[in-house]
Amino acid sequence: MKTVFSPLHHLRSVKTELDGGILIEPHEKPSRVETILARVKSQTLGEVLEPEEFGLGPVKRVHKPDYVEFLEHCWADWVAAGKPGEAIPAVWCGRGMRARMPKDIDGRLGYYSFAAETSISDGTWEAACASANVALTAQKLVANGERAVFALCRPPGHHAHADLFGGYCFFNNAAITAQAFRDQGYQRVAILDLDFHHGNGTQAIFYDRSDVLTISLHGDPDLAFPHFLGFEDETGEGEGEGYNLNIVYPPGTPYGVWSQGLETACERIAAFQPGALVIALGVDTFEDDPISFFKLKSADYLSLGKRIEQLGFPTVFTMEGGYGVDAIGVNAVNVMQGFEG
Ligand code: SP5
Ligand code: ZN
Repeated sequence: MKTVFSPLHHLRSVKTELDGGILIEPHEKPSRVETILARVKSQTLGEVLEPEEFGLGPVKRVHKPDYVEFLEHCWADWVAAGKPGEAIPAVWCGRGMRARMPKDIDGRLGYYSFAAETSISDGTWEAACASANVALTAQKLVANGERAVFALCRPPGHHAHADLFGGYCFFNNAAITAQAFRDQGYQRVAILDLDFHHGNGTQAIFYDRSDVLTISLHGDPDLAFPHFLGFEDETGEGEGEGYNLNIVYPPGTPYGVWSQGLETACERIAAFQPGALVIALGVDTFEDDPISFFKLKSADYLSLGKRIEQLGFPTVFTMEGGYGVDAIGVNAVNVMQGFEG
C-alpha cells in the first residue's frame, strides 16, 4: 500500500496544550507521525509519496471561507495584538449569548473554536494545508485505481467542523476526501471513524446529507471528549436522517466488544454500497493510550484492517489520533498490513 506523507507537518509545533489547569507539552506532537513513517519504512509497506498541491478549492467545499481566512491570518493577528504566548481561545458564545463574530482576535478565536486544548502558533496554517493535501493526494491515487492508500495526515482532522477548530484539528481531512470523491462523480461515499473520540466535525458537516454516510465508534461522550456531540440518538436530520450512526462504549472496552460495533458499522456500509470508503483512523483506542480508555491490543489492529478490506470498497485511510507514541507506529501500520492480508 502506498503512503502519502508531508515533512511540512513539522511546521505544526506548538509548545502548549491546556490540560488539567496547566500548559503541558502537546499530546499531538510531531514524533507521532515520524514514528508511524519509520514503521511504514521498516515494514516496507510500500512507496512513500509527497503530496501534490491542490490549493484551497477542495478545502472550501467543506469549510466556510471566513473560517479558512481566519485560520490563515490567526497567528499574525494574534502577534499584531501584542500577545506574549501561543493563541489559545478563552471565551465562547455561551447559552443565551449572541453567535456573532467579534472583531477582536480573542473574540474570533472563541467564535471559530469549541475547545481550548488546541493552541495555534506560527506554521499551524501551513501544516494544516499540507495535511489536507496529503489526504487529497491519497484520494486522487484511489480515484485513479489504487485499491487503498494511507494518508499519513498531521495535524488530524475529524474534530474540525465547517467553521470550528478544536481537538487538535483544523481542516477535516476525511470530510475533504469524501467531498472530493463526490465532486468527481462518486454518488455515495462512506466515512467510518475508528478514532477513540467521536468524529464530531465529520458528523456535523454531513448531518443533513444522504450521499455521505457517517459512522463513528467512540468513547461515550458523557465521559470523553468532545462531550457535546456523539450520542447514539444522533441519526441525521432532513435528507440525512438515517445516514449518521454513532456507537459508543464505556471505559475498559476490549476488542471483543468494540469489534461488534465494527461489525454493525460494516454491515451498514455494505448495505449503503458506497463508491469509496474513507477510514478516519485513530489508534488512540490502544490499551496504553495516555488520554483514552479503550483496551485494544496491537494484534487487534491487524483484525480491524482485515475486516475493512473484506468490505471490498476503494479505501482512503486518513490518520487521526493516537498518542502512545511508542506503539502507534506498530498499531497504525498493523491496520494496513491486516488490510493487505
Ligand atoms: C484527533 C484527536 O484524537 N483529538 C483528541 C482531542 C482530545 N483533547 C482533549 C483531551 C483531554 C485529555 N484529558 C486527559 C485525561 C487523561 N486522564
Ligand atoms: Zn482521538
